[in-house]
Amino acid sequence: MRLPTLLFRALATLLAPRPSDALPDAIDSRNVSSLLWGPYRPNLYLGIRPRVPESVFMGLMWANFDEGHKSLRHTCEQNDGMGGYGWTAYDARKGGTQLIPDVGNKINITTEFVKISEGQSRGNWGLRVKGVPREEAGHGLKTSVVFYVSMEATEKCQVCRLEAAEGKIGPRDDEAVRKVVFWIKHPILGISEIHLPIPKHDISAIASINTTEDVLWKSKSLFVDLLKNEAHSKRGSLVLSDEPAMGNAHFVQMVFHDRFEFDILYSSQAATLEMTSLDITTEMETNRESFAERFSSIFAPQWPFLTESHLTFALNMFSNLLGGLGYFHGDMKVFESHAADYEEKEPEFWEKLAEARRREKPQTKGPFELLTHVPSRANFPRGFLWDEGFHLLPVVDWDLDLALEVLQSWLGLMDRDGWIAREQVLGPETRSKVPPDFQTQSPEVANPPTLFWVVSRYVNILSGAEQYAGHESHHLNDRESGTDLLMRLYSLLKRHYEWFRRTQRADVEAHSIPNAALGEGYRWRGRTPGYSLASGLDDYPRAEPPDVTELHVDALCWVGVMARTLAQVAEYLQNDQELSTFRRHYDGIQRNIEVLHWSDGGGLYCDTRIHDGLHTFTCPKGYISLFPFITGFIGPEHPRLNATLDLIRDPEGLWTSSGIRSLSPESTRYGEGDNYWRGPIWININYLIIEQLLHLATTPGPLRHRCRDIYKELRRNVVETVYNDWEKTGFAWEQYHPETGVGQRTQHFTGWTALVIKLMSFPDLEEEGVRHKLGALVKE
Ligand code: 6A9
Repeated sequence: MRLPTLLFRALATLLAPRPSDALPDAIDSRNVSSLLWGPYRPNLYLGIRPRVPESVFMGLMWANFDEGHKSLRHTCEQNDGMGGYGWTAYDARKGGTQLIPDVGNKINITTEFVKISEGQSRGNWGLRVKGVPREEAGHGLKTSVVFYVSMEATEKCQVCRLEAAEGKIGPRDDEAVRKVVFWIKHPILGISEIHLPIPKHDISAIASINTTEDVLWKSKSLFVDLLKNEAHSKRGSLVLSDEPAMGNAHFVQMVFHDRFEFDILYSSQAATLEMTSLDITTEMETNRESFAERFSSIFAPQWPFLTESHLTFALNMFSNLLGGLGYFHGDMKVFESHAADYEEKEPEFWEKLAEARRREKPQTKGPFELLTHVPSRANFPRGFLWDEGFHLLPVVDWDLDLALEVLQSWLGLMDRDGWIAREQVLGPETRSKVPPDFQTQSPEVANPPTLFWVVSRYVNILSGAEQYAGHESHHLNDRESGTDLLMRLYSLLKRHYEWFRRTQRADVEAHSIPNAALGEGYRWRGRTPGYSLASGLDDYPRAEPPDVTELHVDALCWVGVMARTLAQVAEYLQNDQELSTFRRHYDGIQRNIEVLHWSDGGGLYCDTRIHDGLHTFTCPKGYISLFPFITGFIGPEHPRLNATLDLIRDPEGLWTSSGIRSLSPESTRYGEGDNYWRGPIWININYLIIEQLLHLATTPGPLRHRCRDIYKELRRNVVETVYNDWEKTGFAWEQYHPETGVGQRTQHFTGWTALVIKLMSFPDLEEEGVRHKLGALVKE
């Protein structure tokens, strides 16, 4: 070690805040070290940070050296022209592999991330980055790669570039000629070092800058500015500077010829051993095997999806769902003035509201933190409330504690009234991807409570009603903690339930309808003409213009899902009084689905209005009419099951060879306008339909065989649609075209589209079908 470095190290230790002897308890409740670090910046091709606010973040950028910064990759972008990129294996607690075929820059990038956790903050990790020129690159491809480290709160966190040693540093002479070292000190993370050995023969440069915290996240433009800055740049490469530097953003640039590989090694001082390159190699090997094995034991694809390629597809879909796990921290914009309901009756209400909103300055709330999977790393790299319930369906199977951790993170965002913002646009980096009109959330706007599904599964697992085969679970091993957690969840869920019932209740005179249960009628708040973003089915046709007298069938069904779940929890916790309340609510909801929402004339469930003694229906054939079915209100003996199956199985209507479409072509609104939920096929709703069909196909009842036949066909159609397009394009898509089955709109939509892996793991029921047909033959 050279003298200035030693001096510097001493100086840095002196300047740094005093280390706290014991770690704060907070880290314990952050659910264990195995979730402390990760590629938790899913908006980037590769971005690492700990699940700790006001600490450090890191990222990777690269460019074709001759093309310059125009070709610099950083945030996932749909127009970067990437081939199907993403994680091919990934476990949130262990790490995984990501492939990024960068067609434009003629290079295939691989990132391998490995975690070794030892409890508390003693986690080590390593990142291996590989670049292999694509065939069309020929020889002599020059790729510029940048790794940066930034620190968020200078008063809490210190990061300094300790050294850039020259000379032999590896055990073998040719291993590396330089090594960049960062030293980190943070009250929660403790003291740690990041080592970046730079391979021999390659040009490297380092720059450290001091910038204000509000622009710190703009790493790409900070770097590009550096390149433009004469003092630092020499022909597009940074000038080497070996002086130790104390900035809050540090950039290491390497320029490689042809293929390359380098490691980034993070070692916590508290860990038993230092992280080494060998660790990356061996851990990757074991993880790769155990991942595939465990996947097959939980989600083994069933007939007819038994090919090697279907398995690769399934591993891919699942890894990309898990690899979309992100940690977000920052402030949120909220409109405080609640939209007054009575105003909604005025014809000019929406113009007035829009104008008021233009004038009104949103409030800034928070900061808040959130651990969540994202629907799409490129287009929607943030949390969406109802999406997360779908994401967690497979996550529960795999890693119950992770699902519970994410659930708690979401419930932690609930305000005192019980509201959770539908879309979590936290902090300026997240905001940079959201058009201004969509950034601000409103405290009267709900979203389907799909997170209740996690709790329902949790109770089933706790009570032994459901077998659990996933990752070892702390909450199951320690029953007491498992029940404690359930009690905490229960009180939060009740608060949300009451908020939902209070704010979304329709002020309707339901007593004018014979047999209706009083009070059980709901309407999504925050509707605008043509849209009901709160429902999740944004532009699905509803009554126009929006009116205070309308009743939304899906809103009622969702309240039913909540009541059912809460009853289940109350029963488990032996709270008889509350159990009977939830049961009473549930019975009323069940009754009103029939009494208020069934249209005899149409033969389907519909949104309705009760006004001036009239009971009218809005009945386009589509997803909304299927809500009583998909939320579990239509049992095997239900008198309207057959009509519902007719609605599903009609090729003139919702049935297509690629899945169930959102709206029937018989509707005048089919394919109209933005055409988001007016025809296209969505995988989340198809999943729910198929899951119900499976349930009915395996439960005794008069229509069991019909359910089985539709189930078999639909499961195959949906899986093949997503699979075929993945084969062709390399991507999962946000939705699929109702006539061609082609994936469309958002590319790399790795959120609920990943539900195909559950569909593949469902039984085909083929054998049973054959037996049934044979039986029928024998009878004849
Ligand atoms: C606004 C609009 C150029 C829309 O997957 C997230 C959500 C779903 O929850 C919802 O059901 N998606 C679905 O209807 C994407 C929402 C994107 C909102 C961002 C930007 C203009 O973009």
